[in-house]
Order: sequence, then C-alpha cells, then structure tokens
Amino acid sequence: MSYYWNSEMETMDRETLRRIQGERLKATIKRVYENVPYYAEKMKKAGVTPEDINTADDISKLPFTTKSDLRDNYPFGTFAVPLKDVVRVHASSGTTGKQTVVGYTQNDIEIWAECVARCLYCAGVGKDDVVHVAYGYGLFTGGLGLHYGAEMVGATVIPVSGGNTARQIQLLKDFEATVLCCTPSYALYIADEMVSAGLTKDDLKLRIGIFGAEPWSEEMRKQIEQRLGIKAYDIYGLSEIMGPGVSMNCHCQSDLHIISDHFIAEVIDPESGEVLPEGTRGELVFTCITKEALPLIRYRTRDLSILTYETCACGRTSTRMQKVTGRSDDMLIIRGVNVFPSQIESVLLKYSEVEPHYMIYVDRVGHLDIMEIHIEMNQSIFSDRVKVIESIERKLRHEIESTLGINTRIRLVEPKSIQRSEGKAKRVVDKRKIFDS
Ligand code: DLL
Repeated sequence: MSYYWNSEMETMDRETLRRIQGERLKATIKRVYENVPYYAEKMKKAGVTPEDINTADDISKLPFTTKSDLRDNYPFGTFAVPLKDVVRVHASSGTTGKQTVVGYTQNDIEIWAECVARCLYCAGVGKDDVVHVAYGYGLFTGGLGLHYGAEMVGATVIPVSGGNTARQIQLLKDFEATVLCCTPSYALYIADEMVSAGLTKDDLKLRIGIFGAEPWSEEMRKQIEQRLGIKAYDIYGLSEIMGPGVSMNCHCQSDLHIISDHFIAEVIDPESGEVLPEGTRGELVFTCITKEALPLIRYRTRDLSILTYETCACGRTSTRMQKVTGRSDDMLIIRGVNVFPSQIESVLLKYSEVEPHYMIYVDRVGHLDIMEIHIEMNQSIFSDRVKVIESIERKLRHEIESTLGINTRIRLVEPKSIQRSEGKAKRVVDKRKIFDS
C-alpha cells in the first residue's frame, strides 16, 4: 500500500503549494464576489475588490466570516451556486434555535471524500480494513463524511451510526472491524461496556481508531490505545469548512496535517483579529479555496491551536496544527454534539414560568458526558404543587432536548437562587477537566 493517497499534493514543496493556494484563492474570491451578494457587500465595505487578491499573502486584506454571518443568511443565503447544483445539505448547531446550514455540489462531495481518504491513508487505513463508523449519520457530518472517505480507500464500511452500545460491540466482534471511527469519549465508553459484556480487546480485531469531533488529551489517547489495543489518531474538521477531514494525525501522532491545497489556515488573536506568527497560540481561521457551494472566506472557527510549517517526519509538507485544546467562545461539546448556552436561553425566553437565569453543569461519568441545567422558576409558580413544577420541568426538558439534540437533566430552582454576576454571566461549570491546564 502506498503511503500517501495523493503524494503530489501531500509532499509538494511549500513554494509551489503557496503558489497553488494563491491561484485557487484568487479564483474563489472572484466567484464569491460575483455570486454571493453577502460577500460582495462585505468586500465593498472593507474596500477590497477581486483584483486586489493575487497571491495567498493577499488573504489578510479580506474580511472575516463568522457563524452569525451564516445565521443572518439562513438557510442558503451564503451559497455560491443555485440550489439545483447542491446535491447535499448538512447542518450543525447554531448559536440560537436555528441550525448552521452547509451545502455541497457533486464536486465538493468528491473532494470531501478525497480529503477523508487522505486522512485515513495517513493513519494507515487501507483496502484490507473493515471500518466501523459509529459517528452519527444524518445532518451531522461525522457519519457520512467518514463513510465516503473509507469507501474511497476501498475499505469495507459498516455504517452503524451512534447509539446502542451493546449492539455496536456485537458488530465490532462479529464483523471483525479493524478500524473504529467515533468520538474519543465514546471509544472509552465502548471499552467500559466491553468489560461489562465480559469481552477483552483480544476478542476484537481492532488496530486503528479515528477519533475527533471533540477535544481530547494525550492522556486519553494513551488510555484508549491501551484499553482497546489500537493506535488512536486525531481527526479534525467542522461542518462550515467541510466536515471531518480538514486535518489529521499521521503515524507520528503529534500535530495534525491540514489539507493545505484545499484550505488556507491562519491563526489570529481572538480579541484583536490580528494575524499571529507561526508557533503562537490563537484562534484558527480557515478559507476554502476549492469549494463550490459554500466557499467560506476567513471563517473564524473559535477553536484554539498553534500552526507550524516545517516538513513532518512523515514527509508531508502541509501546514500543521496542534491538537485543539479549547475555544475562544462558550460553545460546549457534549457527547460530540455542539451546544451553545444561548440555545438554552432562547428556549427559556419562551416560557413565562421561568427566568432566563440558569447554570449548566457538565460532568463526565463513566466516560459519558452528563449535562444538568438548573433554571430559576418564576415567583408565580414557586409556591405551586410539586406536580405543577414537575410538569414544567418535563416541558422544558422536552423542548431543550429537541433544540440541542442531546439528553439533559433539568432542575427548576428557587427564584433568585442562581448567583448574579456583575460582569459577563458565568453560565457553565464544566467538571470534565479534559486538559490539565
Ligand atoms: O465535529 C466534524 C467532525 C466529525 C470532525 C467527526 C471529526 C470527526 P461540527 O459538528 O461542525 O463538525 O463541530 C465542529 O467540533 O469547531 C471543534 O470545536 C470540534 N472538533 C472537531 N474535531 C475536533 C478534534 C464536526 N479532533 C467543532 N479535536 C470544531 C477537538 C474538535 N475539537
């Protein structure tokens, strides 16, 4: 098996890569300027025209795009092609009730599959592998993203999707899966459940794990590797840019290789927006330079990382990013699902029985994330019977769960019992402590 999926692009000298990035950026900017009124307006306001963009370095002249820009143009207002040319739509959490919608042309889908194929190859997954995909299938990009990449490398794909862990373990064993794709916390949960089912790692044929969609530490990597008897690799991505496959660990298992002929990466100071030099920690910003349906320009991910440019020991010349260790906003990732406190707030505002004062407690119990939300009730129901309060809790739980897409515990608490803050409200107590710092 050859070591690179696309050796020309993966090992190209940086000067040529930078030139290709510049050419692709120039073409993309011309296209979005002509086809997306939102971008044309934004560029005019910033005083930039497509003629100003000739090389990759010119990227710094362009304005940033944020999640709220996508929300303001919901659902399809930032698409650069007519809907008839869009062959698939995915979505991820928005900051309020509305989802962030992303679209792909047929060509985008093929490039996405190639990016994931490159990532899988990078970790040593090939034609002889049986790939068990336990990321969710549906609007989430994890399941279908890994699926098509694994098919492209010629592996046998088992599209299990999430949930029903007992069945997952049974299928891992019976179908003799060699590669497991899921969130790292779910991999540890599978290891726990295997113990309960009386199975050991020797009962499975697993050899590789492709884990992402949430932050995880080196400590977790060691635990997963030891408990499942595999090599665990980090895969990163976000729906807005494509989905999984924006970057990936190689066998060196240190930094992640960004697919740099499709995405230009920058790191900025999250406060000032100033571009930071190589080796400095800041917020990742990505520009899509080959996407047709949704080529986001300088998209602020809110993920914190560090970029470096030296060639890796594996021979790849692409830009490298360190493992993502945090966010510059208040987004939480709970069992792989992105949750914004503002989504909860938007539900509370609809209910006269409660106040928009709440606290979110997150913990990891037995490798499963648990979220409990304490919400202040209004004086008007405080003295009501327990049954009335319980029924409001149920109504709220139902609506919050359907907004967030995950299970929660809801507790109504006494009026004025949640501490008010003088500055920025503290809404989240996250006890998971994924990273030591
Ligand atoms: O989580 C895409 C994905 C699926 C990546 C499967 C990897 C595997 P979204 O739902 O849009 O897309 O969430 C994107 O998840 O901005 C990060 O905050 C976080 N994230 C994704 N991968 C990693 C990772 C998918 N490897 C958001 N490490 C991103 C840390 C990650 N955080």
